[in-house]
Amino acid sequence: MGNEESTVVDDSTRPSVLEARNMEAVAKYIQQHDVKRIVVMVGAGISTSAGIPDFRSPDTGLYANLAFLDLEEPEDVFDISFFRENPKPFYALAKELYPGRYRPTVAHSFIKLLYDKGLLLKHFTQNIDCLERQAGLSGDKIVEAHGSFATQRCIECKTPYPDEEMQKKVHHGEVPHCLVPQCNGLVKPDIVFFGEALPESFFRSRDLPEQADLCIVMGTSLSVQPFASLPSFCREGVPRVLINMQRVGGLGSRPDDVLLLGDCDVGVRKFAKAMGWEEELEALWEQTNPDPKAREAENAPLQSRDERLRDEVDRLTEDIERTLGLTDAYQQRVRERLGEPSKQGQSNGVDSGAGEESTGLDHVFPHLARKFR
Ligand code: CNA
Repeated sequence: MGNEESTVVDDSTRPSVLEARNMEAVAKYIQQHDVKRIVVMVGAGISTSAGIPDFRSPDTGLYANLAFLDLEEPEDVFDISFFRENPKPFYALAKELYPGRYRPTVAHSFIKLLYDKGLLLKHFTQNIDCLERQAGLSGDKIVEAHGSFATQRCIECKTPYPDEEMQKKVHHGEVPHCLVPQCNGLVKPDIVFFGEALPESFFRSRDLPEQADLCIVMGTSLSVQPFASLPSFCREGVPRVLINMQRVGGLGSRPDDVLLLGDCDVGVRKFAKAMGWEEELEALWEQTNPDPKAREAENAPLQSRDERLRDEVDRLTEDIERTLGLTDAYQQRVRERLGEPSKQGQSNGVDSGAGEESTGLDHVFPHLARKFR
């Protein structure tokens, strides 16, 4: 499946609530059923277009590309026992993944749009990259089921560690230690490592999918429990939309499941189009651009560069033509003074016997003036 495409899988099972198993029917359902309690469940696939690899995609996934950390098992980088012994590989990776380096994707902005429209009950993310926060989604709407880089603390005494210090340490590739005197324990972002419990907020919100009137699952292999079970908590008859490269987690098995197989950004744009939200979505995504001017320049680099080149060539051509015109006039005058016949049309091969004569435009064309001396 290419990145450009997103295919709506509309299998032959008759839906029970939707008119059909496609996006247009989902849009109609949202509008006609006063849908206001949408739960969204996402994974690494919504951030890949921002430049953050997922874990498990072959070749491009993080696990396939951790050779630089020289680990026996790539998963060790998120293993708490390994971290206690050697936190350096994690901090080498943290430098790459740390928030601030990446721009939220259209998919992140789509979730923000649901929130702005008052339709979002809860956003469940397995991602640790904080891009939904960066897209403007309020922290109380997000359940970061596997934690995130948003906060950090000492793994021994659990004392929180200041954000600014953390940023500096990560930036310099240093391992932070607890600031509490006599502790000096290792500091770790509040990311859930293998061997650690999920955050309280996950367990507090775990029953919310039961209250949902629509479920959207995006960019996840749904292979990590207990997160992977969340879509199954939605009631029968509640439509579930899967936007993912491939079919996962048994989605598609219920009559009101709609599958958009392909890229998340393409899928949410399709969703927004069905809702008539296209422009709002693009405008919202544009707000995530840290430097709109730079982006403007980036967006039209070829055109503006071409135009600049064309302008420069035109200007030089004009200069040369003007110079040649002056040169011809100059030659003419010199020849007249020397009593030679005019050679109109001859251009640059001027006899430098013009001597000390000045064109009177030396200040404008000093190079020509020099040449004629
Ligand atoms: P995963 O197991 O790597 O699966 C990702 C899924 O997304 C796969 O089904 C891919 O086919 C699919 N996918 C990848 N790119 C796209 C795309 N552009 N459009 C649509 N689908 C796409 O990742 P999960 O999130 O399911 O696994 C849970 C792990 C991944 C959690 O523990 C996370 O902490 C962890 N993770 C997070 C990040 C992040 O924060 N951005 C990055 C890498 C891994």
